[in-house]
Amino acid sequence: MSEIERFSATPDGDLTDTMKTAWNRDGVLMIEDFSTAQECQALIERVREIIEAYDVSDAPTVFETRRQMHAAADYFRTSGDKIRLFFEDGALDDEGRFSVDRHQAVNKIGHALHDLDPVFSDFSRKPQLATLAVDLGQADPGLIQSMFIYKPPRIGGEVNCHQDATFLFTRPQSCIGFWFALEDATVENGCLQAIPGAHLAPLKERFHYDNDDLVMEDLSPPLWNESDAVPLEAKTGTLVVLHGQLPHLSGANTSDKPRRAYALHTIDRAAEWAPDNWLRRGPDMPLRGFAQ
Ligand SMILES: O=C(O)CCC(=O)C(=O)O
Repeated sequence: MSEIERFSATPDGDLTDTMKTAWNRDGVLMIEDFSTAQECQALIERVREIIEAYDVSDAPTVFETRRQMHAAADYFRTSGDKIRLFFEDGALDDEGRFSVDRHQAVNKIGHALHDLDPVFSDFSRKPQLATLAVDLGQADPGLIQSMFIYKPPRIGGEVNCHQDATFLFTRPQSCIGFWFALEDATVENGCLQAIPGAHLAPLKERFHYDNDDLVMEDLSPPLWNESDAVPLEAKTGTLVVLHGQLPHLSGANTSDKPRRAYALHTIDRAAEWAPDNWLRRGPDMPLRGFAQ
């Protein structure tokens, strides 16, 4: 398969029968014009303010998926119910000062933008999204994680092939990723890539606590071939919905254009949330659904 089927957003967010067929077959849905250009721009502007206000002494850490270097860092571990900035490798000098323009230095911001920031909360709780999550099978969706992913021009690195359920594990599997293109995502600036149909393969690994350590546990050998990944080029406003077991990745940004995106992950509160998952929320931050 070279091209993933594309759909137009339905007015109420309902899943049509053809969308459902594509979802069951591919484990991914591309829904064009789900968000307006203005809605996307509002997130970009809000992030500009967040980065401007950021105090660089706030113990930043480099996010580098390949070796899970961040696993040891408390800054990452305790970010599940906060808004924290993670920086590209080399963006900070030895004294912890920016060595490039701070707006070019950010790898991602996570992981509770949807709960703590009103602009992100509104974007994440659009009624059409709630309808979609239920239509995709979540009886009682809970908004568990959000990330603003920056991928700056020439700097933004690759994201290795992974399944989101590795990080957000429930029994039974219920995680869904909602990935919003806030500007055009192309092969050149590092769009998502995914292996259609591979969501039917078992979960390859789990990232979880083992006492005080975060470990990546092997569960089963991968039953997919990464070279089968197809690019999911997405115009501004496109929503890419990813099944929690769908292997996906993104390439480095080799272009002069940014590739900003917002990813929201939901789980079904009717499923059992594994207590050893890496992501933890404090008692003052109970898991909320789509209600405003
Ligand atoms: O935006 C990207 O490059 C990767 C996003 C991703 O892997 C995710 O949201 O699970």
